[in-house]
Formats: sequence, C-alpha cells, structure tokens
Amino acid sequence: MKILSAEYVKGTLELENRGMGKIPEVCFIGRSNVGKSSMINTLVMKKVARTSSTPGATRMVNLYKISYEFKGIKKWVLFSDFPGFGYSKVSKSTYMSWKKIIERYIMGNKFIRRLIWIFDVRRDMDALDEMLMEWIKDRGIDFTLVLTKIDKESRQNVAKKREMFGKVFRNDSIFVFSSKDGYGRKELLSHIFNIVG
Ligand SMILES: Nc1nc2c(ncn2[C@@H]2O[C@H](COP(=O)(O)OP(=O)(O)OP(=O)(O)O)[C@@H](O)[C@H]2O)c(=O)[nH]1
Ligand SMILES: [Mg+2]
Repeated sequence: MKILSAEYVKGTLELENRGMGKIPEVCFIGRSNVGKSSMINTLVMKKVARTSSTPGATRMVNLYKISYEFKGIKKWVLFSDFPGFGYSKVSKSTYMSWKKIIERYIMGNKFIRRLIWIFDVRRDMDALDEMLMEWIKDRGIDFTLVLTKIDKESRQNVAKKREMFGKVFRNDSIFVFSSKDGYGRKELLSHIFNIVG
C-alpha cells in the first residue's frame, strides 16, 4: 500500500464537466475546523490541501487526484475536501446552504463511493450533527466515521468516545486518527482502498 502521487485538480461546486473520467471519489465532510484538509494531507503525506486555524478555510469542494498502489495494482482515486459546516453563530442558515451544496454535489455524482465523516474526538454530537446524520441515513449513503485530533485527548477518553459512537454507528466503520502524528493513517487508508477497490 503506497501513495504514488497526489495533486490538486480544482475547486468546484458544480457536477457538470466533472471531467475526471471514471475515477471513484471519496468525500471528506464534517464541521468546520475539524481537520478535514489536514486529514487529506496526512493520508497522502503531502501538503496538497490548504489548512487553517481559522474556521471556513475551505469554501469549495476541492478535488485531489491520488495515484496509489494497493495489493500490487496501481489505481486512481479522487479525494474531495468539503467546506465545513456550522462555524458561525448563524449556524442554522450556514448549515442549510452547506446542505444544499452537499445535496447537489453528492446526489448527482455516481462516482462517489463513500463519505468520510470527520469528528473532533473532544466534541459531542449536537443538533446539526443529528440533522446531517438523518439526512445521510434517509438517502442511504454509506459513510465511515473518523474521530480525529486524538493527540489532544487522553487515551481513556478516546476509547470511551469510540465506544459511545460505536453504539450509534456500526462499530467496524469507526476509526481514530491524528493528523499531527499520523496515528491511524494506515488503517484508514487501507479501509478507503478496500472500498474503492
Ligand atoms: N493537534 C491536532 N491538530 C489538528 C489535527 N487536525 C487538524 N488540526 C488543526 O486544526 C485546524 C483546522 O484544520 P483544517 O484541516 O484546516 O480543518 P478543516 O476541517 O479543513 O477546516 P475548514 O476547511 O475550515 O472546514 C488547523 O489548525 C490544524 O492544524 C490533529 O489531528 N491534531
Ligand atoms: Mg478545510
């Protein structure tokens, strides 16, 4: 299992003229500032995605074309880095506009194989997260939950959180991760590669 190359393709909000051929796509979604862009950089071991300590850094769906080798075969996958939702006080309206983008982008895109739903391990689910979960469930979209920033939390609390989320979600699709030290990188990558085949 090896990343061969990773490059930024474009930022888009449109599905038309996707122009990527038949490459499967994996979407990284979650609250603003949770670490979506950092996760992509850590996974591909290259700083392709722009990260920022100020929430709202990613405004478009940014596409990254990744070449990798898995089980001896060379393949391509697109990682799409989504704008975060719910970072301002007007969270409901930002959430609604975010949802519209997501809806348009995801529902019409037959190349999407999975949503990677990223959570700050230190946070709990709130009303917005619940709404998103309902939305995903209603549409029957497959997703993987990743608890990130685990370097900022005690091992005990990480384990607790994982167990707690395991009761809500299917246990085998929950991962723990740190973009800072790369913890969980191999597990998550092979999970993704297995999905995109
Ligand atoms: N300690 C620690 N910091 C992290 C981790 N992942 C991200 N960060 C930090 O969290 C901040 C936000 O990271 P981003 O990757 O830009 O977050 P994002 O989800 O892409 O944010 P938006 O694009 O604004 O929605 C940055 O200051 C990162 O350095 C992690 O695993 N550990
Ligand atoms: Mg970002």
